[in-house]
Amino acid sequence: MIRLYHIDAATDPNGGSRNAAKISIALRELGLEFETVTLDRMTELRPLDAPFRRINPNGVTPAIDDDGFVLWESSAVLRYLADNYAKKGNVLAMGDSQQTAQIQQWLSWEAATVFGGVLGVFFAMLADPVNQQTLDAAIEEYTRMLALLDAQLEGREFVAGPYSIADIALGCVIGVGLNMNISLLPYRNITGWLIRLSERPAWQQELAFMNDMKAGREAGLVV
Ligand SMILES: N[C@@H](CCC(=O)N[C@@H](CS)C(=O)NCC(=O)O)C(=O)O
Repeated sequence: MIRLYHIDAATDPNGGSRNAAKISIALRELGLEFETVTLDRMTELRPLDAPFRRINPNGVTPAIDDDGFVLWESSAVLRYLADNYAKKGNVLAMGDSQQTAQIQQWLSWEAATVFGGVLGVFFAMLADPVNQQTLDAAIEEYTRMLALLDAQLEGREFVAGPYSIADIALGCVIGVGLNMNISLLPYRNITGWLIRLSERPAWQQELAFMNDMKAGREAGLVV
């Protein structure tokens, strides 16, 4: 059985691992049984001698162990699962080579650009004192990414056409952005897409994501 290393959303002060949330959502979409091992950031991930670092030397989640095959980096794990376990007809089945390349494009964009954009705003907000110029620049950069995604979703239900692992990667990271007081209301395509994602049972079982949506709704940032 696949083992997934995660951070428990219910007890983690930062609301769990959205990168590991991607993997549990994908595993559920694939109908695979899996075992979740939850780790504490402070005591089981960050210490340089933490035993988990033998699994992922970066000390971050997710990582998976598939019958002895260990893999980390959420985009690589998503690709591995879809390539190996999405049987014909499964919702995460990859298409032809061009379709696959487009899915990979959005996956790479999330990892290389959007995750950094979200973290940029997050760290600028945490600074004490806050440097308003740095924060404004980080928000401007992130909102440019939101506008790009919103344009991509115009006339499309999902990012790369049919629902795919690209939606899983981007949905989880845009979700965490809902904790940063940036309204998604101007981005009607993004809000509609997030709602479509949140209606899927695989997402409804993911506390980290559902809590982000709840926080966003309560703050009036998303419908
Ligand atoms: N690029 C990595 C990022 C993984 C990552 O940053 N994971 C966070 C949780 S979302 C983590 O485990 N942080 C550990 C910590 O805060 O000490 C991936 O996509 O897997």
